[in-house]
Amino acid sequence: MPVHSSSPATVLAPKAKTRSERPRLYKVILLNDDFTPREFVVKVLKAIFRMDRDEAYTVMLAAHQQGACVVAVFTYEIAEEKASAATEMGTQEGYPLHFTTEREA
Ligand code: TYC
Repeated sequence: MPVHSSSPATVLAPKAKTRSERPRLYKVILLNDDFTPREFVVKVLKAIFRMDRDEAYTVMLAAHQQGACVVAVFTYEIAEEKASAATEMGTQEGYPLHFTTEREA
């Protein structure tokens, strides 16, 4: 058999559907609540989203004043991971702090 031909058994079936090269993006959203201390929210934003203090404070304040704020945008798995990890940090301290995800339009 010529070196470059593949035997029928190794030929892969075409995928049913291939996504374009541009992955769907998901927003991570910070929700306000009446109990989590401001400084704790800032700490979580710094730890999970690698923000500096000024950026974290601005995002925290936006959620506090408007009810919610987009923190950042990621591919699906990263967005879910970060939202869960950030929510879990609050849960560990007994705070109702909550992050959700939402697919971008
Ligand atoms: N509203 C909270 C307070 O006054 C602070 C806070 C800000 C909590 C943003 C959650 O997403 C949040 N202590």
